[in-house]
Amino acid sequence: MDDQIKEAIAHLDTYGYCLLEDRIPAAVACDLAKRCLEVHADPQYKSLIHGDQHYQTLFGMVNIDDRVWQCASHPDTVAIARHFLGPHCRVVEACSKPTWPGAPAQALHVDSAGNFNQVPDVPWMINTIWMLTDFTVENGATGVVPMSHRSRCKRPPDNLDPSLIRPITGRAGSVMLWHGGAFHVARANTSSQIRVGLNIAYYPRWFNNWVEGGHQPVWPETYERMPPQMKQLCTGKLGRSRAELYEER
Ligand SMILES: O=C(O)CCC(=O)C(=O)O
Repeated sequence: MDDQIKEAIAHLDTYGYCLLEDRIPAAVACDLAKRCLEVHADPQYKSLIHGDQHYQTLFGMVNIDDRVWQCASHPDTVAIARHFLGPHCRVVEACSKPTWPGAPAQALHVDSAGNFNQVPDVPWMINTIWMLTDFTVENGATGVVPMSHRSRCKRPPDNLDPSLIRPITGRAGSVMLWHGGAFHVARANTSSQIRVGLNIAYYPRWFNNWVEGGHQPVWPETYERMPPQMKQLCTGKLGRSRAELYEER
């Protein structure tokens, strides 16, 4: 493992997040952003979209566009996910997340903690957001509260001082990773540009993925097309619907 990745792991461990700059070419990221926006506008994918005219999550991108696999199986993000979650962790979702000009900030939250009374002191998820466009302070770069992953809280306190939220900016092609327990938020977009993120989640195998309402399984035909490094990250049952695969409670 190279020193940069070791530093990123130490940063994530201490602060709850880390940034890897320029991991895919900016032109590739921009093409993917364009494709994501086409998919959001295509009526056949409407049922996979949660959100409103300002901020949306489109689930199931692993099945929709094979180009997201280069992000999901990127050796640097996978090395970091495996460090925290073990060598057999899996990719569970790739979601497209655009935020349009005028979007207000979304709710500050912790990820996938709904089934815990108190969140565990081991990581249960490493989340990532690939910056398919530049992420700026103005266009809604994801905000993180440094060190909040140590709080063991399943939701941020109501009286949290908003000045603790730090925007994580970067050029298109960069990726931010965070511990699922870090308080974080899709910030307001006060610019005139659309920000597009590709959100890819890694979980250990012991986790029940039913808990994230919109997460879609990998289709058998998608799995068949995958290169070996991606197949290794998509272990487990394959199918076309959540009900076929996930335990409801
Ligand atoms: O879109 C963003 O900036 C944040 C995404 C997020 O909050 C999440 O994936 O849990």
